[in-house]
Amino acid sequence: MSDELEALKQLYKKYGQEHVFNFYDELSAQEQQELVQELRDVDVADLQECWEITQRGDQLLDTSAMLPIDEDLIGSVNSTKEDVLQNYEELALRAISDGHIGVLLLAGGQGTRLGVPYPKGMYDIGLLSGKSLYQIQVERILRLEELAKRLTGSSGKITMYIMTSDHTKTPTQDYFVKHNYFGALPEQIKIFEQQTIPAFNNKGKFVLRTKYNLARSPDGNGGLYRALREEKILEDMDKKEIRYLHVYCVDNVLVKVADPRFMGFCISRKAEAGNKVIEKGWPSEPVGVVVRIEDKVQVVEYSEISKENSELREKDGRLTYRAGNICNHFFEREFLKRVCREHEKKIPYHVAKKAIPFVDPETGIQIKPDSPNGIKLEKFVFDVFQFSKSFVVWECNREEEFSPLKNGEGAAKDTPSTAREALYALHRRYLKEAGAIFSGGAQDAAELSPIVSYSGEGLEAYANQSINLPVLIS
Ligand code: UD2
Repeated sequence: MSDELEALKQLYKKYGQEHVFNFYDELSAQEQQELVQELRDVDVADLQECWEITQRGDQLLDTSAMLPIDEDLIGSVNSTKEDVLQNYEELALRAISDGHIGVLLLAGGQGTRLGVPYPKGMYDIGLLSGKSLYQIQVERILRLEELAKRLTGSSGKITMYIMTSDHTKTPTQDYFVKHNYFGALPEQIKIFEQQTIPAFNNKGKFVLRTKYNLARSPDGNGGLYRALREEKILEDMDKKEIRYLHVYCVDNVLVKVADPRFMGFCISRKAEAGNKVIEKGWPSEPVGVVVRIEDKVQVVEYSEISKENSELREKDGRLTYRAGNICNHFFEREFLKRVCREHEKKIPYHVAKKAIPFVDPETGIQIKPDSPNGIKLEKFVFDVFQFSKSFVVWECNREEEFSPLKNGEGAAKDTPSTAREALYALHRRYLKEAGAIFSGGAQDAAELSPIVSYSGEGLEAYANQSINLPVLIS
């Protein structure tokens, strides 16, 4: 046995993980090599410590002391005057022209609920145009660049960073190449990868996926901060002079990528971090809520809020904890640098109980459990809000900004149909507000290409025009 193998075995034994070598002697030379290579790269000591911390459960803030966020942190699209909204927009569009705004798409999730074997961003929700989520998002970026150019006369680019993981990186890369980056410049789209970490069984042992591989999964969307550092994204932002980042999740068909009002609001308030929220609709809605715990702002995730707190209501019937997180965040580059430098290691892991296919370490039999048999550790992207010195919240409207695709067709909500209908309803509204008159079924499809309109602007030509639904305007 080589010295390295012996040392590795001792190391894993020290942390109670020696079962990972159970099948070593029966593996082919290549499989042995694969196993050793994987185990060499795992920071077993660190993971063991993380496991122990999560078992004690004291890594998370104590939510028993939570309170609604202070009103003065909140700006709202509904209560802000039109001229102020316009100022925010202009501020952001000027920053776009100067190349100071970038977006970062979180696309490293496994999309298990939707159940497709490819990245969610490639999903075609059945729009008239057949566009995927990725394409819609890129086209919104292109439209904003155009609007910024019309305002300032100079054409700045919005860099799109896409955080992928082991299983989404290559298909995402291939997809963008195949579709010519949907009209963006290749150098404008930067795809990088977050790390994966081993999953644990309920007793804290690493789960074997095969006799020579660990079961691994991405380390949550809060794996962003480690990835920003390791993949040198912050250096890239420095080089391109990108000062502000809109970070968002992949599955919201209505997402206002780099939303100038949101960005402008955060920039004008000199915020280091900001969060867009909608009013949470019902106690069990799967969105986190922004709250205050002592003097810190924190998102309490839907999986961790107590039933009692989630059901708490004000006198007017509204939920007390209603600042619903829709995974749309604003970050200033210098804040991200500080987070990566000083806090990244301390961002807590959360526990997600999952059904993880595994090889029985005693018998070698492959098992596919139906119910949770293990634990994945995940960091959350919003867990860095507490480190910001200035934090703001921007409240917006669900029907304009939030319709996530989480489940396959046939589920009760958040399906391809509900996403499609939400987009059509919004686009019908934009056309109506522009003065269009519909013929055909009033509820039929209307789809505006983002290249034509980002959020209802530029539709003057449709005033008093009769439009026969369904319609695709591109
Ligand atoms: C997320 C929010 C939740 C709410 C909801 C709205 C978090 C932790 N929770 O919950 O509060 O806003 O969205 O739809 O943000 N991802 C990665 N790497 C990973 C795991 C996830 O990039 O390791 C990405 C994923 O591809 C997606 C986003 O993070 O774009 C959110 O992940 P999710 O859909 O699993 O989160 P969900 O719906 O539980």
